[in-house]
Amino acid sequence: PWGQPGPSHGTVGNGHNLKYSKFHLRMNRGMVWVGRDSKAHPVPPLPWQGPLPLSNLNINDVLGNYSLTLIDALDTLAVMGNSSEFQKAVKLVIDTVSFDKDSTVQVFEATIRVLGSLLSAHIIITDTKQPFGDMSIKDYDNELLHLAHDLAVRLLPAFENTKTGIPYPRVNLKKGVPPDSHNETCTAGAGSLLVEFGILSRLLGDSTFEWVARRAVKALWSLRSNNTGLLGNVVNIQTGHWVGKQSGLGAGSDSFYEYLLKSYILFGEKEDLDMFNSAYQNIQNHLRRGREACNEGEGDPPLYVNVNMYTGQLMNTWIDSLQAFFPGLQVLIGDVEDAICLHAFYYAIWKRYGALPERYNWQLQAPDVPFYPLRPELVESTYLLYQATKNPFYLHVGMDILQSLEKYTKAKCGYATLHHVVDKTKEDRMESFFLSETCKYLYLLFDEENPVHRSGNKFMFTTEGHVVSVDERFRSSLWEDILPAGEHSLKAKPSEPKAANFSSNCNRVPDERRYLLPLKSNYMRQIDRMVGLI
Ligand code: DMJ
Repeated sequence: PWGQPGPSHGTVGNGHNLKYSKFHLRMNRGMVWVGRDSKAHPVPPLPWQGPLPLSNLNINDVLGNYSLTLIDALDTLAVMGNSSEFQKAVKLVIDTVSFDKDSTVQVFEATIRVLGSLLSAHIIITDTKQPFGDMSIKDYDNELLHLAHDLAVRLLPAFENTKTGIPYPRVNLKKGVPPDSHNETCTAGAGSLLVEFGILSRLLGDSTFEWVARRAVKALWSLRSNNTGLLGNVVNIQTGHWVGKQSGLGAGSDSFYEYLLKSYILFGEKEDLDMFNSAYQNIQNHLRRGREACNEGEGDPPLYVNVNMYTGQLMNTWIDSLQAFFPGLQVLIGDVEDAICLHAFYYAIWKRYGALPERYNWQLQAPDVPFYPLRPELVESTYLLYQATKNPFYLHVGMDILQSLEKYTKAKCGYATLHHVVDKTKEDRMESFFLSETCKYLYLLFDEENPVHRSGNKFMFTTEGHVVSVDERFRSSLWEDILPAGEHSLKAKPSEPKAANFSSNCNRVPDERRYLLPLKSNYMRQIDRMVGLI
């Protein structure tokens, strides 16, 4: 029902045709380097803000000048059952949002925050069962899907002229890849596009988007170390050389692993599960330190550290707040016991500061990078652990987090990034993921009867917390007959470990522990001591 944007066509690798408007490239000047988190890259000054304050190290160029927060929050309104606000917000997006902008954005951030939210809202609006109440839009003509398609087409140039198939980190929405673009990108940024691009492809019946995203994942995967099976965190997209050799679960890597599993959950492609299982095993072998079992035995509590991808040797002594998503991922595969321990470690850090510092040095027992931009990862894991165990301890954790957010981050017109978790100074910034993730997961934690919970696992959360339905529609790809056989097959490496079977772990938290602390109190105390709480 919707037209292809046109008129011209480009070609990306292997003769796979991309249908998108040709953007002519012009110089994009005025970049400044701003170090930040996983997706740190040069940042163009925003037209309405002037030069970015270099003293503020956590500014990022995610804003895009396209009503980011409004879009990112759409499905939160639906999950909260607020149909009038949802309908109002959707109409506002339809009437006012345009991607035809001379604006340079990060491919990853635009995908997870904007594309993902548009697709999620579209799925909610067109769901015949309307599980969240009446979220229908009068005379809806797939406008959000059109917008999603338009945005994705504008992101496609990132996948062109790259020798490895790994995309450029940034594109200008009007002009394509800036000519002075860097050839370096991070693993998470380049390799976590498959869920959104795959959904779009399957809704449109156009393989292009899934094809480029899948090719990027496979390209990264093929670059893993022969010795450890690990991936680094920054790679050159032309040479395939690892520029950042750090392998960890936080900045630069996090959602890469998450999307291997979530792509499998959604699309049912076995190759995604095989990659995930293999990656998970390598993570256990090389990143995990501490005692073998979370809740028994001697030794330090389990912790996932940052190591050199080739040798497995420790690279530093910090963990970052992004890594707090990992227990939630472990819940999804049924490794609940191990999830309990890592979550407890992050919760202890939260208790100490009333927030999570961006980086925490476990050796020095102090923040290395002290800001807290209202990130959701700890709440997300808390919510998923509560769903898995129904242990009220996690309600207590949620309450604690909620109270600290109210106490330290509440501002006149919203909630503010903490500039420093110790002195609690604030910044004039509320990231869009606060509404799309942090608030959503907190709300869901306490809303036992939410349609998400009554649906019988019908919904999955994207890495930005957007709800998408896990249904047959996404399990079949209309183009399967067209692609040559073997197009999706994985290159097996001789040292490949056997795919692990985690399904047997699903009921590992025994009933008698349901109303006790999920972690024995001596182990809880041990963790509290390790972060200087006692
Ligand atoms: C979100 O944008 C996503 O969760 C992403 O995967 C990484 N982290 C931020 C929030 O912290």
